Amino acid sequence: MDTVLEAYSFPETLLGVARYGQGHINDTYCVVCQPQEGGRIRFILQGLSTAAFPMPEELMENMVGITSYLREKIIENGGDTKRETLNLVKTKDGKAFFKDSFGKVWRLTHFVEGTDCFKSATPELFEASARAFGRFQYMLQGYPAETLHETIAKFHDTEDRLRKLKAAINGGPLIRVAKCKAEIDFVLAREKDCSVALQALREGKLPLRVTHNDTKLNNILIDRATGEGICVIDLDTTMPGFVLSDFGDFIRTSANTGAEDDPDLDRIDVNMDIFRSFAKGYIESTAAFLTPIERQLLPYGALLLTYMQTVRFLTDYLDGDHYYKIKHPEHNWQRSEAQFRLLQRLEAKEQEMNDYIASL
Ligand code: ADP
Ligand code: GN1
Ligand code: MG
Repeated sequence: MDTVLEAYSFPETLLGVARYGQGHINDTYCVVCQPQEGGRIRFILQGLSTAAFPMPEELMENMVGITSYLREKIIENGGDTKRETLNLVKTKDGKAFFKDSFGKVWRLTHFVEGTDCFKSATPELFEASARAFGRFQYMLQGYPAETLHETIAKFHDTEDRLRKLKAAINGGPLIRVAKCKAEIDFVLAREKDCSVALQALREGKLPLRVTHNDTKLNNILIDRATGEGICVIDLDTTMPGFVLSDFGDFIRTSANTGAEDDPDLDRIDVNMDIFRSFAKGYIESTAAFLTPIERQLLPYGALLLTYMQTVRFLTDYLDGDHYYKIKHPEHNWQRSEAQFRLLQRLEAKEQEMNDYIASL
């Protein structure tokens, strides 16, 4: 840590460094300093996960590009660039990140003060979060998407995820394959459904846009004074994608009445109030650019992302648990069961979700 801190020049006295936040991917710390004139200045220091991100330099190039572009847009809109996007602090030698002797990449951003980051929220906050994610996509409309690196290859490519599942079924231990038979049959029976968006892209009907790809409630900083989603954070998987991915993953992670790995499947259902709040806020901030097909496919996004997450957990289970951190040997199986149940609940509410989107 001393070597990392040494790479930056902090204002006057460095008071301390402590672990911070609830992220599951990167190592996040808060650095507190006291400038000469008194008071406190905080920073967020992050060591990027080498397991999740094999090309951290490319990831940082994306982050510099995206945050610089957002800064210009915020200025055009008369906003506050210090609070409405992440601001990277350069190292002493003028770089956007520091690479330590283990090859781990570190970055420092200014702490966005006066904000909260939530794990659960009220309908108003869900609506505000949706507006913020929608605004994020809106502001990045003109970004040269072809210059963005794929930080994780084929990250939200459902056809590729299914190919990997099939390989895992063929190579996996028979006992695990047998245990998952019902889910495997269910998932494979829906193989055609998982190509709807990719097929529409191939036919030129559905556009690729710059999307966030990790749209969880805790990746938005909410302004304590106004209750608005002021800053979208965790830009590591921001790359070309479908808007239905961002919409869908938020519904998958936030509208579930149970936990992502809930052992009690009966707790799992779709909270339609949350769905409606999020849909309302999202449509409000994206109506200006969404095409009719993008809008129409939003509920499908909730099903697709839940389908894909079921496939990802199943694959990791059959592969021997290499990707997701597990708390017990059957954890990935339990997660896939819970996502599978959520998928069934979403299917039951698909028409209701479609009707609501159509009514907005
Ligand atoms: P992970 O990829 O591990 O989820 P995040 O980039 O989302 O990491 O950061 C983890 C947590 O740190 C966030 O949920 C948020 O609470 C906090 N955080 C990150 N960046 C900032 C920032 N610039 N200002 C304030 N809090 C931040
Ligand atoms: C991972 O660590 P977390 O929860 O932010 C994963 C997401 C999955 C999610 C499932 C880089 O995100 O894509 O949806 O787990 N992130 C990566 O909980 O693989
Ligand atoms: Mg995060």
